[in-house]
Amino acid sequence: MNIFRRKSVSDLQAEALTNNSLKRALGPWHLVLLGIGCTIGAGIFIRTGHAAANNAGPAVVLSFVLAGTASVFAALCYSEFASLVPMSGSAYTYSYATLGEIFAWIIGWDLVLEYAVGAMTVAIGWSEYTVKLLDSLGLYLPRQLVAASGTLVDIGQGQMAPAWFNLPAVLIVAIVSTLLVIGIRESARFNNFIVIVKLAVIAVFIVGTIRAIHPSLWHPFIPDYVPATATEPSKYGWWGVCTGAGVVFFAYIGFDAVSTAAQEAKNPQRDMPFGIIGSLVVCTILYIVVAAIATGVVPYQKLSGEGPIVYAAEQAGMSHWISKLINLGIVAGLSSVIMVLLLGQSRVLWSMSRDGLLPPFINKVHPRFQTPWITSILTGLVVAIFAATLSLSDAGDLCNIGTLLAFVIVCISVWVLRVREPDHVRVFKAPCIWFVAPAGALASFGLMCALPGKTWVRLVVWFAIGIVFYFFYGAKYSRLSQKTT
Ligand code: ALA
Repeated sequence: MNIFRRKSVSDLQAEALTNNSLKRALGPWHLVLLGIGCTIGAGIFIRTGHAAANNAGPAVVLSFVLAGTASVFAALCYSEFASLVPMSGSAYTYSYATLGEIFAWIIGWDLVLEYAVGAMTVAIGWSEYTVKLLDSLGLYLPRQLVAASGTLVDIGQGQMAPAWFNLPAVLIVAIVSTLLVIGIRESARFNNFIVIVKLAVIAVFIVGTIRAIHPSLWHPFIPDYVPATATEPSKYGWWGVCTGAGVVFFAYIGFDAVSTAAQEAKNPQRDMPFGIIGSLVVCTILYIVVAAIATGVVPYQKLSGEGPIVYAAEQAGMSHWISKLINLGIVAGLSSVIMVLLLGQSRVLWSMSRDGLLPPFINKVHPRFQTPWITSILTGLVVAIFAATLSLSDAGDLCNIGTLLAFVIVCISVWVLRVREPDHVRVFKAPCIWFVAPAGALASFGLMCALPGKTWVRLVVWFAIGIVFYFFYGAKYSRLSQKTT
């Protein structure tokens, strides 16, 4: 059994460009908007405040710069790959072409942490914000229907009862999955609309709060390091800036999901790099501005509560209806993040099943809608079940570590392929690859190291399950193994 067998780049290119049953409907700007749709979400609206309060203080801005730098290196490597091998398997397919089948499987398995666990986390966040918005409008959903199963909730008059399941989280996953089945063009339209709403909300936040900035709140910019105590981890100082980068990295997850739409792009070789890099640049600029403003209008220690951006807006003197509008924008914004993450997950599973690493019944394309409908429905079902029943407080970190690992492998793979097969025509070439690729891999690995030990343990357990699965199924039924035996 050769677990390091590889697919050739030429075969992959031929497969991508000739044997494609998905609908090619996305132009360059659709791809940029898809990237922004997936990237701007819970990371900036929720995690920024937590990272400022608990890790970095006003220097959360530097945390964004650090995490953004790692992401830019990775984005350049993803762009080179996506234009060379424009396949919807993304990092999974790239490693199939360079490091071999076992690595491809590991990355495919790992991407579940990025896409499916990411979608679950954001669906739970979406539910929180939706309930908050409805409450503020006087519409109260029964508390047993808005939290993870078994969580004790206040059902009024001081009585507590266990929650049944998280209904809003199920509803949003169901709506978005239905859209993904109906069509890529419809999904892209929905995404475009939502992106406009969330960019407008960020613009309202910036314009409405900028005059309320007190530069004194940025001093000290990097608060003095506070060592760990028996009950609390260490915080602030340069160490806090680095751990803060690990936390806010979640905000950058998503630009890479653009690469999973490669087989639905009209001209993937030219437009993929534009979509990936374009969306990352827009998001990085907005993040740095929003983080600077949030820490400039309220003392950073106060940003640890729920909805820190809405809180900052209110403290800056914005009226209640504007903060409701921001809340609405967040609800809308999170729904497109869920959509693109689910899109990414279903495309990766579809690619893995086409390669024989997952059962063949899931790689069907809908005859009318031209979408991978079975993987879309399966992904939606699993994500909905977990989002309904779990309270995933640590899931964001799991999503981070999974994505960072994919970045490490993509950066290494692109470099390996440059050295090993330099003659392929590369429509987009990452500049100074000898620097960008190792710097991207090291920076991503560095951010992985800043994540808690328990997240590493979970990653290892997840891989152990995946490896067993591979040897029982994928290794035997892989299409490449059928060809080579
Ligand atoms: N980057 C996405 C978010 O912040 C996952 O919600």
